[in-house]
Amino acid sequence: MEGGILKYLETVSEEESLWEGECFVFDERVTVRHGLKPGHYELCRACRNPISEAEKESEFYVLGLSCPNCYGQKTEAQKRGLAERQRQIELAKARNQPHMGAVYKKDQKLQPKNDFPILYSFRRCPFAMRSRLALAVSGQVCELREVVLRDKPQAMLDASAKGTVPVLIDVGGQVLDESLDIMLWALERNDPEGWLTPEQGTVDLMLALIAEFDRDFKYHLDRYKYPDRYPGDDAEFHRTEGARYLERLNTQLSKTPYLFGHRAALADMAIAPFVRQFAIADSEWFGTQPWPFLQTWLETWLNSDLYDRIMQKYPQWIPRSAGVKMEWDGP
Ligand SMILES: N[C@@H](CCC(=O)N[C@@H](CS)C(=O)NCC(=O)O)C(=O)O
Repeated sequence: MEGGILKYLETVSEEESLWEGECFVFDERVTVRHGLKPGHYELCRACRNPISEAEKESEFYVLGLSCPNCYGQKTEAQKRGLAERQRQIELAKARNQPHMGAVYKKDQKLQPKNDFPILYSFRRCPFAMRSRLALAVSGQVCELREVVLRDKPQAMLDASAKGTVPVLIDVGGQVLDESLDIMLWALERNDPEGWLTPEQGTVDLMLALIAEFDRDFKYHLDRYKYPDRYPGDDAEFHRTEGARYLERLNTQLSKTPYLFGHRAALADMAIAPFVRQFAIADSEWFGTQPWPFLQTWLETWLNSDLYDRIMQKYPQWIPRSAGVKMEWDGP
């Protein structure tokens, strides 16, 4: 429909309108009626059930996080995702922008702005790699737009001014520009291999390890791998410092083949792309280190079908063209 349903509701009078009932919108209004007046329902953003004014008085109602219907049912990772989503909503509100634009009529899904989530990605970027791993394992179809970092598309910068990949724009227009958020977003939708339910430990322990690697290991990795970018820094010193983190991973992996048990989980997939970078900086040296468990863990991942699926090569995305529809079903 030209201009969209919301335009229709805004401009066409109730008498002339062919629209019946309220229009379900994916923003804090929940439903809108003619003239875009707020509708009668409010929705819990955590469980998507309508909530009454009385329920909003309950101690179990926390805006964006829980209501009496769903209190206590969310995992830590889900709570983190919801809190982030709430933050995005508040930010959008503060900036006077709509948070999400997808429009639905009750029982009838209408064509949203993008058919699939859009992922701005760069093949070799470890942050983009980990996002693609989660999107692939969750089977989340998306439109991949391969970015060349020295020639970032304006559409990506318009979505996220910080100019880093990956950036994901979901079908409702919500922007996620942190790789870990994209992983959680995908896995909270579908997590068939249980990456958010590790065999051992918890999501919080995994997130703590990931944070340590993102912050401290990455610091040394950059200074070891790209000495030209850090003149005055001693690359060998940073290799030694980085190696301490890898020794610890090796110890952890001597007990179980993956970091949190006998099967891969979020932490393995969020950290492995950075270990790969460290290894390929000097693969001969890496191969001589006394880290057999870590080396096997890395090799297993590099030889996996999932790795192949996310490392396919695509040409640079040309603005306004269609990106590559990713169904992640292999080479
Ligand atoms: N914290 C961000 C970091 C992403 C990041 O730094 N990506 C690099 C590429 S690996 C980037 O886009 N750098 C910007 C540039 O090189 O211009 C995330 O997790 O997504």
